[in-house]
Amino acid sequence: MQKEFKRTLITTALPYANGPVHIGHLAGVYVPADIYARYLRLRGQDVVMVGGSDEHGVPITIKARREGVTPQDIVDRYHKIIKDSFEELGISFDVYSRTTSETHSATASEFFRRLYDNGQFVEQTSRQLYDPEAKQFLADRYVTGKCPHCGNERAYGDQCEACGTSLSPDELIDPKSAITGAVPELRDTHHWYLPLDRWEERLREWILDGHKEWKTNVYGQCKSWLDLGLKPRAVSRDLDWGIPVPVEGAEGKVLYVWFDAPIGYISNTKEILPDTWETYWKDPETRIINFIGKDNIVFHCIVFPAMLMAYGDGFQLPDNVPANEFLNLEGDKISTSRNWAVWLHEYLRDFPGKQDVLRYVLTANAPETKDNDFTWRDFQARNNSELVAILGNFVNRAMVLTHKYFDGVVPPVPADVDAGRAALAPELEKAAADLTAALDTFHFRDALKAMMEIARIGNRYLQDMEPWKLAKTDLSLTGAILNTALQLCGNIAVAAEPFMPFMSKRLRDMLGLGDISWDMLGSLDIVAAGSRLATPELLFEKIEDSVIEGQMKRLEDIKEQNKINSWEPAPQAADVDFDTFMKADLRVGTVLECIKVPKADKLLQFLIDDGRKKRTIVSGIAHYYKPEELVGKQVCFIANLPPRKLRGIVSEDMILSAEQPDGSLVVISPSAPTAPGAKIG
Ligand code: B3M
Ligand code: ZN
Repeated sequence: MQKEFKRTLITTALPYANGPVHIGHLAGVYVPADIYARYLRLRGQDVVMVGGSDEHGVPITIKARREGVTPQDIVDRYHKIIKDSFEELGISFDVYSRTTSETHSATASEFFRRLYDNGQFVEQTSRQLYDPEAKQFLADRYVTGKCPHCGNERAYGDQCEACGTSLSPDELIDPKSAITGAVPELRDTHHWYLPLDRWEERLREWILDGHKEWKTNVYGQCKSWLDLGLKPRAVSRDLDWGIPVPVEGAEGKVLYVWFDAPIGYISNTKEILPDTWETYWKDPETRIINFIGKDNIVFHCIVFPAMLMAYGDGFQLPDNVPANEFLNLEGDKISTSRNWAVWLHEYLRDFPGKQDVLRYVLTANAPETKDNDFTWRDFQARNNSELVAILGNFVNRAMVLTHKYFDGVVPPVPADVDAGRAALAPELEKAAADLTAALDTFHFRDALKAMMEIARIGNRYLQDMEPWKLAKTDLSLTGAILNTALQLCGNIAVAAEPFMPFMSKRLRDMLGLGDISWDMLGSLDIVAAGSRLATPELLFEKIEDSVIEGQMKRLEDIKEQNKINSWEPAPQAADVDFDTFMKADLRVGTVLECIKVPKADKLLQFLIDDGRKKRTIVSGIAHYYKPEELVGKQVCFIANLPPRKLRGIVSEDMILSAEQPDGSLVVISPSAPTAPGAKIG
């Protein structure tokens, strides 16, 4: 660490309360933030970790409108789900609040007002998109249209999710209102803008010169924004959900969600520390770290810092913004609207007691430098072959052997016995040093590997020393070996606490360890000789194929459902001239018999009364009908196709059916009983 700080304020991006949180949020922001916070606490540092729900913004009002409820209903519902599920996962917020709180609206209003009073805004009237049917301006996600950069037809007014570019509504090609579908018109409206250009020089110095140590993805994005030149940015919107603009004559205008949300970090700190919050924001000896996802970089590195500079009064800028890239799910982008996600509250329901497994897998696979993929197979493999087979197995062996040979009492290491400790110590010290260095620099994947290295060292140690063979001949050496193995277990309890706090607690209880601290790490004297171990329990259990298959099936069903939801009728075929069409002889017939075609799972064989004779038709609808349900029904068919042989059966003609969005077929029947042989036309 470059500079010593007295305390650390960790902020975590405020998730929109328009849905529950999913593994993408967790891997990107909350798991790494929690690891870091827990690590610093173990080092005895003064740490405050703040979080909360982002309860303003257009996605929330759109959802409310769709469901016919109020935005408050939506945020109340999801805030509770999000808060409870974070808690159950062990995300150790000191405060998890919400941007609809009183403290927040007072803080955000005061912030705006001070900037306004100090001439930090420019006011501008501009022409913006307006929905004449809904009678409102269309901010941000209220407009959709074609992305001018990549051509994606479903880009939003604030961002194209296909290419990641941030947009403004007027850039969209063929814009449409997300409320009514109407084509918007342009109308004049008045707004307040934060002139980012005024802060460009200071931002350049602060980031480009002062923070070369930031992650390359973060530094790079900042640099390209700064190199493009900063422009004034609107900080108000014409909406009825949000914090009212605290200025006379601003009826119907609210603060832009990205103006109020980051102030939420301040309000949340105030809520938990009403008397001392300012030390966490204004004392230069406080270090502020913002954990966010990559789509939030510009707001945290450019816009919010400019707001803080404009406010003055000693507000400190973040010392680091370790933003992550995105996590995909089974090869596809995670999406709340497409329900393509593993939702935290559902995971907790489906995998009770397995919080640490998810925390482990998301850290092992964290999208730290590039987008990454979560798959259920990988989840299973990491649980079974890493947590169970390496970590759980080592701890279990050390515990069980101590119970077997020493009745569960930690044996001593006699002064003249080495038991391989001299060789082991540097290996352990290296793993501990690697772990600490990786945590200090936000390399959580590497940190996790270093933590697991301690368990690997332990397994190798037991394998080399083979205490089970020595027990009969040299009990004192056996004891020294098991003591050493238990010290490694103690190291694991410390090293794993940031990553897997529930397992760490169980392990500490098994070892009879009380409080732990980071400086115990690397020591071979953590568990006192003579102390009694608790009964060994397995720390992890195998996850069976059937469980994983259940989860994969759920995802397949969602994929199917999404196909149906996004189904659109096929484009119209090329014109056909009238006479050609009239050549097709379409008729009604009555089904006399219907049977399955043997050894052809798709085919049904029909005998049809066509009014003059009986004809045989084979049709590929066996998946959708039982033969007996069709007997007696009337169907439509083309009567003048040349006969075709299907599976040895001569099919005269074709029964008409309509293809559904899910690919299934529905037979077309006349709407009233019709004489067989009647012509359709
Ligand atoms: N709610 C955006 C997001 O979830 C936003 C973060 C606010 S952090 C101040 O991507
Ligand atoms: Zn695009």
